[in-house]
Amino acid sequence: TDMQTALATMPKAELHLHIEGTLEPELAFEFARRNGVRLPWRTLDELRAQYRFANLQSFLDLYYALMRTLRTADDFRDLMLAYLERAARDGVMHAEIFFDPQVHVFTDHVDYDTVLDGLREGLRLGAERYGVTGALILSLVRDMDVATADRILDMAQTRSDEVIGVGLDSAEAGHPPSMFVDQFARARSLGWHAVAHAGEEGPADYIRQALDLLHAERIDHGIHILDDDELEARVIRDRIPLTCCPLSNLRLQVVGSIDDHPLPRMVHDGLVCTVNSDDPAYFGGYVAANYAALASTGMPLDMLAALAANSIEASFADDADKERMR
Ligand code: ES4
Ligand code: ZN
Repeated sequence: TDMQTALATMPKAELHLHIEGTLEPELAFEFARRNGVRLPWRTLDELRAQYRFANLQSFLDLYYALMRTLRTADDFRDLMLAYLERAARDGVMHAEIFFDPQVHVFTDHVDYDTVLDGLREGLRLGAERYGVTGALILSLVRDMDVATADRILDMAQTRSDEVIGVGLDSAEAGHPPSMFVDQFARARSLGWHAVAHAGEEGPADYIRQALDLLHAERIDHGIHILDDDELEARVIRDRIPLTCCPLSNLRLQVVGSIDDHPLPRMVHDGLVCTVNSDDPAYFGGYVAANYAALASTGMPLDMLAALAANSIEASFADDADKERMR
């Protein structure tokens, strides 16, 4: 439709995207086959029946199970290339992309250098083929032993200029930002940007901790900001961007229906919001589908265009690169 074309052609940046969350069922089966990894599902249909999630944890269980199929640098390159090709069709000019090396290294026994080599090769080829620029944010997995976060930073340190930032993801409740103060200080000392998932399933206080203790420059999700008026006023005043993911929130039952999503309220209040796909292979759509979901609730096209403009502004790209994107 005309609306879909309009939404897919708005220039935008994607700021909240887990590369492992772009692993489509077909590609997971292909990687499992070529790497000899056994999966508990015998057919694509059997696997596709697993994509109904009750909450964040039930999604994470499947996400980590399919991640086991990623073994070689070629796998990580092919995954990145598939995402960048798809993102280009949604009008993405630039993507700042999370990866979860603690899982690859300590759960799946893949070398950090293998992961980074593959993702970087994918970014290089994707920029060349599809014109989408990309950068990597190393996300710490908050429900793994904190010692593994330190060990990953040891590995990342010698190639620190190949990553632009540190993030914090996975099961939020019971794993507050306060547990990662030292790791974020260390990451920031490498010259990295800092962002953190907060206020997705967890409370508004985790958003405050991410800002005060981790010095996060953006908050991923952050929708529970609306539970704390004083904190909200501060985030509005300081223009801290929030990377919202409406279809993710819907599929993980953080909101009951797309019409109940708080994003219009947040925009109305003056928060700097952006629209992102989070884990598009799991949540039913890439970034333009997230814009389309908001359009379906009656959000006007000029507000959707303002959200796309916010995404470019809130990116870590330099001013010349932002100008190229607009
Ligand atoms: C995630 Cl939706 C979401 N929330 C927290 N951590 C994640 N890792 C990948 N997707
Ligand atoms: Zn996320």
